[in-house]
Amino acid sequence: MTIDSMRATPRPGEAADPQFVQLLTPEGERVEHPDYPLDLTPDDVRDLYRDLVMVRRIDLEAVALTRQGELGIWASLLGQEAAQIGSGRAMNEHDMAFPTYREHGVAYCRGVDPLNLLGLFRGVNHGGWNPAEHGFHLYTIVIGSQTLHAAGYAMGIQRDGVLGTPGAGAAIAYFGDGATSQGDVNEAFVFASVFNAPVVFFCQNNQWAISEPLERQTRIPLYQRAQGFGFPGVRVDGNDVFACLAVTRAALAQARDGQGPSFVEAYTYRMGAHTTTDDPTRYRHKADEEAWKLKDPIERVRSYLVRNGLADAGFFDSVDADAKTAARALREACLSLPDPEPGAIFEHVYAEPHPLMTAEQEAFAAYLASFEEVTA
Ligand SMILES: Cc1ncc(C[n+]2csc(CCOP(=O)(O)OP(=O)(O)O)c2C)c(N)n1
Ligand SMILES: [Mg+2]
Repeated sequence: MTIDSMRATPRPGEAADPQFVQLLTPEGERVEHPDYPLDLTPDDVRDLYRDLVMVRRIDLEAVALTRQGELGIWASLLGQEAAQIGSGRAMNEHDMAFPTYREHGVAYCRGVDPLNLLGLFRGVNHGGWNPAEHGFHLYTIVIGSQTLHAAGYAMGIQRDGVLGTPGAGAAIAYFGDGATSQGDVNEAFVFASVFNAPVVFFCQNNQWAISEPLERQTRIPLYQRAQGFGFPGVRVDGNDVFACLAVTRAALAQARDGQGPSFVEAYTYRMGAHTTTDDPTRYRHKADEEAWKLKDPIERVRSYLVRNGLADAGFFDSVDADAKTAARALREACLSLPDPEPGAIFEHVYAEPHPLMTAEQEAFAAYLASFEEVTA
């Protein structure tokens, strides 16, 4: 193997790599992969299309709300809809997802009200959903730490003795290309591997960690890292919702069956800024974004539906109209979210009173009271 052939940088013709699982081309043409058969009814495909459009619209609304000063910050999923809807729809009711901060599409699949996500980024809640109820853990800002939580949770599932039974669930950890450089992630890989824990490591390789490009994280394709840890790794077209669904389904099924962890690298692109505080024009070329636009995850499903006569203009219009209605309702609900009492930030940090917390709480109360004295 030459050094060049080991490089991780994207290149034209990547799809020709047999290790790159693709079931739907950017032109909307269905292709088969021997390891990942996938039978979808026309309704299934239309539902996936609807999901993709809905989450893109919700995301767009959140970006707009941030620009208008209504949210403090937002991490857009633009471009990553297929990776999230495909993997999210692969989960069963017993599975548990451990997201980072960009998994709004997975949250949608798990039945988490997007208003909770907006509340978090508006600074009026700490997430606000019950992870156990949705099989979807709270968002994690500390890069990669949720992979350890997922590995530990998976070891717990193992000890429940349910693997291989119909009631089995698995853990799935979501993280980025940048996160693979974190110690936590590598430690999670070791634990998952040696304990054969039922966890899927789902890496959305969106090519960027804020302004750091993929080549600053790795010299080999990320999915190949798995081999060194002792479990299988696969690279999937992250802009192909069919492939993401099929590959994640297989990985979760293996985990639930007691066959241990696996690594899925969803090869995609972060089409927007890292967050609304970031300006990607400072560090990347517009031409790259333009090239990835041609691989848009929604357009290819739309092309597939049209090509096969599975949807007409009426269907597409109704999906757009539903997305618009949902976005409007979300905006209105967001604007009427009540502000919490300032002191509420200290609640639920620890289960028991904590001296440091009490001291900070008192200092904050005194700070707030100082304003009253000035106006008095
Ligand atoms: C432990 C830790 N270090 C640094 C940061 C600052 N930080 C926030 S996002 C980010 C980049 C993450 O990139 P990646 O894992 O590729 O995820 P993406 O944002 O692309 O989805 C960094 C370094 C952090 N939140 N946590
Ligand atoms: Mg990234």
